[in-house]
Amino acid sequence: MSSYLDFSLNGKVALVTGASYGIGFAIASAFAQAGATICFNDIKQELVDKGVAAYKEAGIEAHGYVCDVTNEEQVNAMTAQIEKEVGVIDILVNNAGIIKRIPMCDMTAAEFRQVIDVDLNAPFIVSKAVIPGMIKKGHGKIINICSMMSELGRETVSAYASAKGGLKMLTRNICSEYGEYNIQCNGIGPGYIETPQTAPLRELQEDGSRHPFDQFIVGRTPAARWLKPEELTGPAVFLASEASNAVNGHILYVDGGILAYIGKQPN
Ligand code: NAP
Ligand code: GCO
Repeated sequence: MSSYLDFSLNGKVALVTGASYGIGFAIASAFAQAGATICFNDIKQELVDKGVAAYKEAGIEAHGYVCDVTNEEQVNAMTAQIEKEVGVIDILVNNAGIIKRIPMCDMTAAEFRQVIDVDLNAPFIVSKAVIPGMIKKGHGKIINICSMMSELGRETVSAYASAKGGLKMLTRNICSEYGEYNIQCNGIGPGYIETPQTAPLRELQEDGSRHPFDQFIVGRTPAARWLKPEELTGPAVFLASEASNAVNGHILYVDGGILAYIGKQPN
């Protein structure tokens, strides 16, 4: 088959950060189906164990590591361990992320920094750890999980929007700096996805009605629904595969049309 049409990840080693559940888990599981060997990390041993068990249940032998992605020493140690135990990383997905929904003037500088640390500094730290191996291998794919907030603002998410906007530019910069080494760095910008991170925004009200934010998102999304983590997996496999070798520095928004839409017009 022509490599232009090669969507397979056979023989590839993939590291997906923060992937014991949620979007990372869905993407890593799809990579495994496409032929990749999966490595993932989480901060706590308990979550790594849960993740390994969940992958096993799906028929996937994943390699789990305890590692805080904001800690450069831990990230370098994990990368070295993966190289030794599994092989040099071909595909990195910077997925681990946190959000704090706090009005900006009520947010402490420490809280702001914590979000920037996990959502922006960590993708820098992990990318920096894997790029030298990719250069030696002659290829590499980095996928940064961005957000609607890479483009749009919203009340209460100043730190998250700053980090995800920065992650969009880190994506373009990695592309600019390492494209000549056959490394492609792209982003996926998910819309509103049903995961534990967004569960508080979908909780039913005491009277059984839908959460106002839930109604807001459905009204702002042409697809008129929240999306499932699995809906990100086709785009992720594409960006991890040879089929996307000419796509670099791009943010692929998988948002059910939110960024194209001004919102529902009044009747
Ligand atoms: P999630 O359900 O909260 O999962 C995030 C994962 O990251 C968790 O496993 C978490 O582990 C891990 N993590 C957090 N801090 C970490 C650290 N310092 N080191 C290692 N792992 C860490 O989130 P999700 O909804 O699947 O989101 C995944 C990514 O997509 C995030 O970057 C998020 O911002 C982005 N995103 C989500 C949505 C959405 O609608 N859900 C939309 C756009 C973008 P713990 O459980 O131990 O904290
Ligand atoms: C929120 C944030 C994000 C979004 C996502 C949109 O939950 O409050 O807006 O987590 O779900 O990043 O792309």
